Amino acid sequence: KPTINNLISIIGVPLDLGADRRGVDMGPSAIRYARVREKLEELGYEVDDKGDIVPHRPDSCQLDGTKLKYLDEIERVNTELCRQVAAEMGKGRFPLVLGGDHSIAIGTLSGVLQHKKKPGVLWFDAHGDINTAETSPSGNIHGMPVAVSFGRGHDRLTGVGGREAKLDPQRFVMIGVRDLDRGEKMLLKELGVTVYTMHEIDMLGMAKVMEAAIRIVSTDTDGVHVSFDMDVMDPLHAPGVGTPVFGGLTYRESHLAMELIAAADIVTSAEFVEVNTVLDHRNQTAKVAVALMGSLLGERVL
Ligand code: B3U
Ligand code: MN
Ligand code: MN
Repeated sequence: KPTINNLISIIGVPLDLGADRRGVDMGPSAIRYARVREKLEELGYEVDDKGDIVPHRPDSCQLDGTKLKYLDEIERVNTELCRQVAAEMGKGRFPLVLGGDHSIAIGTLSGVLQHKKKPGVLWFDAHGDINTAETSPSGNIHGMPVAVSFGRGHDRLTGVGGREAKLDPQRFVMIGVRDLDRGEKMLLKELGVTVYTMHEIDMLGMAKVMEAAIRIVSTDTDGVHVSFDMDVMDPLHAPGVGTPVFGGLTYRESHLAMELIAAADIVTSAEFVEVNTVLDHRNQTAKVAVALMGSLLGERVL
């Protein structure tokens, strides 16, 4: 059973090309400004902030003629992120990746897969992020990382980190989903991914949903990655996201989920993504993200 050691490496990825909208590029700065390092140090961690993997600006990128926007640059950034995540895990450290748009999960997960043969994943998101070029309504790659990590989608993306190292849909759980495209619904069913939508959270409560989710990702796995898209939360609590969807998780449900994961002592890597500072109010969403990281990494009231 993997226990979090006390070494955390922060990796910032100020990428917004996958969302094709400015604002999430400032996410890592906003999260650092909300004192992520201090929070983790208070909890007793030794923190190494590796700085940012800096993408090129959108106006200096080619729209490369494919339907997938900014494919070249997103592939390049994710290849570097994969390398850094793998390097930090190789040193026995816990990678904490700060986004940036959710396309960075392509790099994070392929980095994790260099070390873990069968990781479980807890994916918190209003969206499924399981589009391919064929099903995507937007061409935005932040709507595709789940498909890519199962080996589906453009081969320039599925090639990041190697074509063999891919996730098993049986060990993947989505939580808080409330906005899926047609093709996403089909692929989720075809692959047999467990999806706890807002309906299940309303019916069962977050505690029961997390109990079931944790059982799935900690059975026959060698680690657990938490991918937290801030838009899983209700826009009332996390207004600073690119694509807000009403009816999301409350502040308290989100913290409870993080606390239950911490109590299960299963998490081996994490990322927090889609903080959009342009749309935020007084850095509220970045502050909430840091508070959630605290709960995920063991903070308790008493
Ligand atoms: N499913 C839509 C919208 C979307 C996905 N992820 C976000 N928005 N943040 C798409 O474009 O793939
Ligand atoms: Mn997402
Ligand atoms: Mn989302």
